[in-house]
Formats: sequence, structure tokens, C-alpha cells
Amino acid sequence: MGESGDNKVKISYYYFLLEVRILKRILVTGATGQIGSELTVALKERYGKENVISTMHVRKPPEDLEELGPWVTLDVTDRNAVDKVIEEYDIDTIYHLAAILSATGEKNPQLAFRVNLLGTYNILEAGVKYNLERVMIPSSIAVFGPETPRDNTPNETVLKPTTMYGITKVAGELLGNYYFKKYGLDVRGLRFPGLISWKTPPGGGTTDYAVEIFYYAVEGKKYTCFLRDDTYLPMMYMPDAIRALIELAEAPIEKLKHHADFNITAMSFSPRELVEEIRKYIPDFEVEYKPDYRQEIADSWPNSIDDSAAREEWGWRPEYDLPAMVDDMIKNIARKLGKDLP
Ligand code: AKB
Repeated sequence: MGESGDNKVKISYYYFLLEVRILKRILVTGATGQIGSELTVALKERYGKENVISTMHVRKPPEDLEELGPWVTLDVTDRNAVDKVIEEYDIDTIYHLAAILSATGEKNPQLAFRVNLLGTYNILEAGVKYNLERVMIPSSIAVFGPETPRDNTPNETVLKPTTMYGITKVAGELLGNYYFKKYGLDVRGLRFPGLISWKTPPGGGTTDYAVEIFYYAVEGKKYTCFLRDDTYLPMMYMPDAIRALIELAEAPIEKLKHHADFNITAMSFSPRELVEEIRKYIPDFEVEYKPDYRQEIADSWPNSIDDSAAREEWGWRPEYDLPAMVDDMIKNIARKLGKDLP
């Protein structure tokens, strides 16, 4: 082979290496959930349809997502099953979203412990075993508790939650940071506030009222809110949440001082303020307040969050505030339900 032939071989070998480095094979656990169903679509658009493997367990994929497979059934509490799917699909990155949220977790703490803690442990152990490039594990404002400062809650603060969900999320953050330090596994995570979206309904959370309420408003029905009208909570619109996850995953590691435990937020409001905003579109919307067991959970969480570490370390900026979110939610839900706004 002449010199130019040698060079061609070298060049194609370099391209091969580059491609191998860039090509991602991503596993999304909990892909049928509120975040997972939208994240899967965003990841497929970014990295290629075949390179994102979605897993489901209890909830089956909605029709419009079915074609966005491959779908795999996976119980994250089953360590062998986790290993098998990583091997079979040659996975290098995991977005681990499968979790039991706060309200369901208080009804069934044993289930929350198993899915959230054992599931996370299995993913981390597999991450080390298969030398994965990155593991994304979202956390939550549920890591905070009644002793945490409530306003502008700092990144570093008291983490003594009083819910099983919160306890498993604190443990998940600590484990993520531990696996990074001990094994060099690149684990990253952020503390999501309540997430608002119109594509896939949330399930079993305390902040779910802020999604349900829109369906009642658009259908012209009275809504009974399970939180008090003055319950302030940090919130975020789903397009911001999806962008946050992908931006954190792609941030240069040398810029990160935190790993599995970034505060992030976009807005804070109470049910009363949300209703006032919705009434700008649907003036006759009626709401009554009947707080239930979820009030105690909400009362243990912050009013607002300081996300300056995320802003400084990976450039986090939310795009949606309360009016922009309500405008987009109302229009999309009206379209989805085939309703005309008054
Ligand atoms: C919940 O309400 O449980 C979740 C959360 C804040 O993590 N939305």
C-alpha cells in the first residue's frame, strides 16, 4: 500500500474513533412518565432514533410514543435485568427517571424505598460495572424538609426530609456523589421543582395540582384543589426541564463543582396566583380548596429556590415564567381537548 493509501486508512480509523466517542447509546428508565415521555423524544431528535432505548414498567407507552421505540420492559429493582438491557443494547449513558413520587410514596413507603433506592443503587452499580460514560439521576425539592430555610433555599443546606420520597432522593444524591468520587462514574443530577406539562400527565406527586387544574379550567369544570390557596412552591415548565437535563448532561465536567445535587428553579407561585393567571383566559373558572394529606408534604418544602450554582457551573437559565407557562398550557390543552376558549 502506498503512502496515500496508508493515510486513508489512518484517516478512516480516526473518524471511526471519533464516531465511537461521539455516538451515544442512551437508556431512559421510566420513559413513559411525565418527564420520560418528553425527554425520550428530545433525545431521539438529538442523538438519533435508534440510539435511545426507552424502558417502561407499570405504565405502557401512549400511542404516539409507541412508534418511538425500541421499548423494553424493565423493572429497575431487578439487578440482572438492568445488566441485561445495558449489555444487549450496548448502552453508554443512562437517564434514570423511574421513581415513585411524593404522594404515592407516602401511601406506599415500602414501594418508594425499593424502586427509588434499590433502583438507583442498581443503576449506579451497573454504571461502574459497564464503565458507562454518564448517568443522569434527577433529584427533587423533596430533599428539603421543615428545618430547611424556606425562602431562596440555598444549594448547601439542611437535608432532613420527612417523606420517604425525599429520604430516597437525598440518599440518591449522596450515592451519586459517592460513586463519582470513589469510582469516577460521571453521575449528574438536579433537584427538580414541581413540573408542569400538557403532553403526559404526572402521577402521584404533590405538585400535580398545577397540571390537573388546567384540564378542569379548559373543560369549564369547577376544580377542588388539594392544597391551601396560599401554598407557595417552586415550579418549572417542561420545555425548561428537558433542556436543563440535556444541558447538564452535556456540560464540560471540568466546570462542575457539584455533581448529583444542583438546585434549579424557574418560578414560584401559590394555587391562588395560578388561578388568577388562568382567569385571564377563563374568567368564570371556579375553584375551592380542600387540603388533604398532601398539604403536610407541601408544607415541608421550600417556597423558592436559589439556583445560582447551576447558573454559574453550567449556564442554567429558565425561559418560562408564570404568564408564559399559563399561556402555553391553556392553548395546548384547549387544542388537545378540542375546546374553544371563551
Ligand atoms: C412531587 O410532587 O412529588 C414531584 C416533585 C416535586 O419531585 N413533582
